[in-house]
Amino acid sequence: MTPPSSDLGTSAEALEHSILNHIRFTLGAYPKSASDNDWWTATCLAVRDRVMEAATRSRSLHRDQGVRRVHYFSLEYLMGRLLENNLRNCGLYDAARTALQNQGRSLEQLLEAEPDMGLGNGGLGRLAACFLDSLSSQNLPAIGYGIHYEFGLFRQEFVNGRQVEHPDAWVRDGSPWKIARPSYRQRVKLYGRVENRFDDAGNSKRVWVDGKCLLGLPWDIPIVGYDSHTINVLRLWQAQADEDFNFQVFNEGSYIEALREKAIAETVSKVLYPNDATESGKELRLVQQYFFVACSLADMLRRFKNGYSLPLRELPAKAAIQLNDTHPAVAIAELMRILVDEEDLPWDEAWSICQRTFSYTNHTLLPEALEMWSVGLFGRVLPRHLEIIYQINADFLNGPVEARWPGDDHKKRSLSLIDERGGKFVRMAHLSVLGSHHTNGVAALHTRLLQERLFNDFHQLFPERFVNVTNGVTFHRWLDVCNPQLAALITESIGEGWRKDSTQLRKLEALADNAAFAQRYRDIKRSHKVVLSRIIEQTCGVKTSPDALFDVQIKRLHEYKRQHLNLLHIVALYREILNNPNADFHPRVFVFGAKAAPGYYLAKNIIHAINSLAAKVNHDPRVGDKLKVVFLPNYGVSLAEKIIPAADLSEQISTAGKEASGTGNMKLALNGALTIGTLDGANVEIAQEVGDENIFIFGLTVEQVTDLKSRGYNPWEYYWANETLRESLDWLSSDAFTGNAADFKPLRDSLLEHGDPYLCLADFDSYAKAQARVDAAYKDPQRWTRMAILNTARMGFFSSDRTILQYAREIWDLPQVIVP
Ligand code: JNB
Repeated sequence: MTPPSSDLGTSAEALEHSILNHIRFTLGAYPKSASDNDWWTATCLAVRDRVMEAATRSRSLHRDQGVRRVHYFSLEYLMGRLLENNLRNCGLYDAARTALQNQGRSLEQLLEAEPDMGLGNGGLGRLAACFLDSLSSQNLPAIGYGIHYEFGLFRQEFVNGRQVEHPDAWVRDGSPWKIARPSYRQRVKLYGRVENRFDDAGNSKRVWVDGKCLLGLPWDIPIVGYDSHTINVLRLWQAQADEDFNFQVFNEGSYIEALREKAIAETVSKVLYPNDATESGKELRLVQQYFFVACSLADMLRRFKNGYSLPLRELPAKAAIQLNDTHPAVAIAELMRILVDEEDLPWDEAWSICQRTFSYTNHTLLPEALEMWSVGLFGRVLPRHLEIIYQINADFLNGPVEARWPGDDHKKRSLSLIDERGGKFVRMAHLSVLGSHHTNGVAALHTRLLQERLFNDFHQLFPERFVNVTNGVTFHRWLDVCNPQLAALITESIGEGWRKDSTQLRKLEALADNAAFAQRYRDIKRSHKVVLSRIIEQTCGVKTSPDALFDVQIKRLHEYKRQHLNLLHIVALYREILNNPNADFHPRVFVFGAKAAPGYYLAKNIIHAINSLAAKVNHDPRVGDKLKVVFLPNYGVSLAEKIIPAADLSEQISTAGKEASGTGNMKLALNGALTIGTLDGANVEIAQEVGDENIFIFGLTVEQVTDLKSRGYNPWEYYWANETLRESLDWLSSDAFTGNAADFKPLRDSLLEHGDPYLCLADFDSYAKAQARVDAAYKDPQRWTRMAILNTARMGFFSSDRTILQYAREIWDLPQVIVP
């Protein structure tokens, strides 16, 4: 593939030479007639050559030193675009720009043409991507394992204000970033049954027989960290048919039949499930999970056996596995199966190896997101694994549980790996906690709620297993790449040190009252708003003023995130502007970005409602510039990179106790957006860091929510008590916005007839008052800018470099390995 490169130097000339070589020899094109896509591909390949050189050095050093590694198991990676990130992290950005300029090409333009690698749904997937960046940046030996989905998260369009989904063929033309590794292909078995067999000594043994085989082809993507020589890889498995398996059918002359089998096998890695925080219970999803886990564990064990001459009981000394939520939790049963059935280790020793190898991160408290597999389905797909889980469960309930709570069947039912309240289900979260040495939550409040509520019984049994590791985001992408102007201003003002030690951003505090600095900070914000205004006009056809307050809510669409609370408040503002045209209200642009799971009816109804409100407000001459509402379609990583630097206000308004952490909140605050938010997830810690005077907190606390619900929450009381709320909700559910009063009945009914499960009405008044405080603060630009600067200055704690070092020290016991 790679042409003979005469020079892998880092100068503009060397890079230009490499790019031209790739244009001619890899792509077979002529520089004169090469397309934008050719130039982009050739540039990626020139960068990749340099990255691969370093990757080879990392890999052989890691091998020679026999280092300990972390294996990050995740079904989702929301990588976004890679070229700009890799260029900036390697320090090749300026050289690449010059090289392309010499060829009459614009780097900036090529960067915009890169398709997003969108192999994830939301926060959990993007966190995995930030962690990969930080693992390489912090010189931690790591491998990310995942699935090579042919189709990532769907592309979203609006038709008459309603969401329509389209397939996302990110890899249709191949990707210059991924490299096939056919020599590491794996074979995986599914279905079949379990038999007793006797060995020579007459001892019986459980054996998994028959079943179907799948092949897993690994694709590697090199992960470049910031200013580090450690290049880790993300290894993604693609499902293929096992040719041997088809051979017989083929020989019988059923050529087409054989190909049908092939097509079925390949559906396993075909598409990412688009559910964020709802369990689907589908067979294909379980097959995906097991396929990925079995390939990854086999790959890890192959490396262990070849790389270290150690017995398997030493596995935990060299390998840590982090489970990104319960999606890969079947790995615990699979490792037990390998150790006991294939390696003939005694059960107890195998179990101890598992517990010392795995750790588990929980990402949600929502009951509907807790994965459970019906025992029938599980046993059909993975018969031997089901037996193993039953055995683990029996040992657990008869051992530690019986010892601690003798004869307490209630405790046993609540701790069991099998849920028996109406059908039998395997509880993947319980398996994860039990099979791991640590379980962590992703923000302080979330971890406390895990201990007090979701895993309370487990916490009583094993208090030392539960720890908090507050999420973070990579500042390399979420400041350097998306806001190079602000990054440059910061560096000019306080030096380069913040890039390696984000807490140094605190040095900016001294500049919060410096008029010249504040002016430049404000100018940068405004320039991003100009760019975003252009994007808004192009995609939504709405003109917006960069002098308005840009108020953004960007995240998956979910009732618990309460986009509909935001919506209700906008309706209220709209009424106020109409009824009180002379009120001193600073013009505002409400910006939404959100995808709804395709089967989530109410979420889609909320999208339709926001779009319908937007259509009316934006063209109402009585409103003029005071209020604009835009819903940007197809929100994802690369659109986030445009919205975040342009945001003035960050909406983090989930019902307290529902958002595990949030990470968009951190990216927005880092870029100088002030937060309006509830005391939920990491908002609590953001408030602590920035100070109560630099954030707009409102709404019920977790304790108040619990209280209100236990007293019996009745949304009608709030409806009748608050005229603004009542009139706004009634207006929204009239025929005023679409001509059809039935359109938003589902939304209205969820709030009134079905009990408003996320307490929008209870928090409405407090939210509206907080929004009034926002309006007042924004009218004083000096004050607002000072607050924004202090937000940037005080976000250092939320770097994923800090987060990942905390995992490395407190959970993985993973030393850094400096690659020279
Ligand atoms: C998720 C997520 C959770 C469960 C499923 C899918 N959680 C996705 C998010 C939280 C955020 C937090 C991030 C990173 O920690 O994305 O994780 O900041 O608050 O909502 C899921 C999918 C299918 C079945 C079961 C669960």
